[in-house]
Amino acid sequence: MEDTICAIATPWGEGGIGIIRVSGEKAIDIASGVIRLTSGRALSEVSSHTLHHADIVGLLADSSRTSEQVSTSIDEALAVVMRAPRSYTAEDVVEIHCHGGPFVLQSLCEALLAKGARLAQPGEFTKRAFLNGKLDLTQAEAVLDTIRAKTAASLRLAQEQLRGSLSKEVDRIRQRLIHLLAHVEASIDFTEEGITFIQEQDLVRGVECTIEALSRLAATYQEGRVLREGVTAAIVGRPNVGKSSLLNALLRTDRAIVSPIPGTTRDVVEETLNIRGVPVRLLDTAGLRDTADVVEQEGVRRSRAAMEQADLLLVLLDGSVPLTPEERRLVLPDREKKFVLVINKTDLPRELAPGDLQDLERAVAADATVWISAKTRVGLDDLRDAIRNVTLGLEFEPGETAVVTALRHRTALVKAIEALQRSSESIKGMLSAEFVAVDLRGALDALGDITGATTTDDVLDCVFSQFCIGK
Ligand SMILES: Nc1nc2c(ncn2[C@@H]2O[C@H](COP(=O)(O)OP(=O)(O)OP(=O)(O)O)[C@@H](O)[C@H]2O)c(=O)[nH]1
Ligand SMILES: [Mg+2]
Repeated sequence: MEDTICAIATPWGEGGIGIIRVSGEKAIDIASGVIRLTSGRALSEVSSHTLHHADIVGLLADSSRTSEQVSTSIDEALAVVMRAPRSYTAEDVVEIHCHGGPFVLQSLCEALLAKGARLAQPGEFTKRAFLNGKLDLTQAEAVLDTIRAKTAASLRLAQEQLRGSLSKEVDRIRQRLIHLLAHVEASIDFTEEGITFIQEQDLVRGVECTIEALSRLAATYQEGRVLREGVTAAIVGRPNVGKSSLLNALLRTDRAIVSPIPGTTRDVVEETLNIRGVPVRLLDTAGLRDTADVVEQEGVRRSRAAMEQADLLLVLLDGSVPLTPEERRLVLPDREKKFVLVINKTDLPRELAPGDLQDLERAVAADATVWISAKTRVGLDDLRDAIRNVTLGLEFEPGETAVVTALRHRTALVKAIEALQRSSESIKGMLSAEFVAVDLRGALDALGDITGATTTDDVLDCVFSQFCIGK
C-alpha cells in the first residue's frame, strides 16, 4: 500500500487511445517526471479532475546508436490528476491518455517505473479501493462482472451489485444476527444472576427467520449464475436431423456445414450468443450413431464429451420421419441437466408418432418441447423463449431483489445457514448459551466474508487475482 503503482489500463494491442494509470502517494511526483504540460504549469498545481495537454518525455533505446539511450518525446498526451480521496483508489491518481500503440504504452510505463513506480498486480487498483473503504468486496467483484457482462440482463445485475444491493441485504441480515447474539452473550455474562435477556421462543423465531431470509437469497444463485456466467447448450441428436441447420438459424449465419449426407459434422462447432438476455454457449455436435468410420467415431466421442459439459441439452428430432430405436436410447435422463426436445422439419409432413414423442419426453423428463423448422425459421422464437424459461425460470425478473451471482457468495450463505441450524438445535436442546453464541458468531463471520467485513487475506487474494492488470 505504500508503493505507488502504475499499469496500462487499456487492452493490449493497437487502439485510438491507450491509458496508463498511476496511483499512490507519489503518483503526481512520479508522473511529473515523465510529462511536461504544454501550458508550462506543474502537474502538482493543476486542479483535480481537469484534463491537460502534455508531452511525454522518456528514454528510448535507440538501436542506431547501439545501447545508448536518449531522452526524447515519446508521444503527445492528455493527463488528469485525481486527488485523494476523490479517486477510484481513494489515493492520488494520475491517468495519462496517449496513443494506443503497444510500444508507446510500454515506453511510457517503463519511464514511470524508472521514476520509482512499481508495476501493479492484477486487480491491485480495485484492491486498494476496497482496502481504502471505497468499495466493499461484493462491489469490487461487481466491477469485474461489469467488465465481463455479455448481455443487458447480466450488466444490470452487475450494476445493481456495484450499487450495493447485495451488501445491503446481507448487512440487514447481519444486523439482525448481531442483535440476537448480543442478547445471548448478555445472558452468558449474567448466568449467575439467573437473568434472561431473551425468551427462548423469540430466539428460536429470530434464528429461523434469519435462516429463511438467507435461504431465499441463496436460492437466487440459480438464476444469478445463469446471467453472470451463462449456460452451455449442446444441440444433440441423430445424424441429419438438422443440428447444424439449427445452429446457423439461431446465429443467422452460415457457421456450420449443412448437407443431406448423414455424418457431416465431425468437430464440435461452438458459438456464443445472447438468447433473451441469457449468454448461451451453443455447441453443434456430430450426429450420434454407431459407425465404422473412425473419423466419425471420434466425432461421436466429442459429442458425448460436449453433452457431459452442457447444462442444457437441445435434443433434436426430425419430425418428418418416425422415431428410430437408436433415438430412444440416445440421451440418458440426467437430473443435473435441463432438456428441451426440439422437433425439426415441421415444413414437411409429420411422421413422428405422438405416442413415441410422449415416451421420449417422459424418459428424459423434458423441461419443454418445441416444434420448429430450421429451414423456414418457423418456431425459433418459441425455442428462444423455452431456452430462457428453462434456464431462468418463468417468473424471474432481474433487478427486483438482491441476486447472488457468485459461487463464493452462495458458499458463504450456505455456511451461515448451517451454523444457524446448529445454533437452533442447541437452543431447542437446552444447551448452554455459549454453544448458541459460537454458532451465531460462525454465521456472522460467514456473512462478513461476503462483503469483506471480516475477510481473510486468502479470500482477498482469490477475489483480486481474477482481475486483469490495470483494473
Ligand atoms: N425440409 C427441411 N430440411 C431441413 C431442415 N433442417 C435441416 N434440413 C435439411 O436436413 C439435412 C441435414 O441438415 P444438417 O443441418 O446438416 O443436419 P445435422 O443434424 O447437422 O447432420 P450431421 O451433421 O450429419 O449430424 C440438410 O439437407 C438440411 O438442408 C428443416 O427444417 N426442413
Ligand atoms: Mg451437422
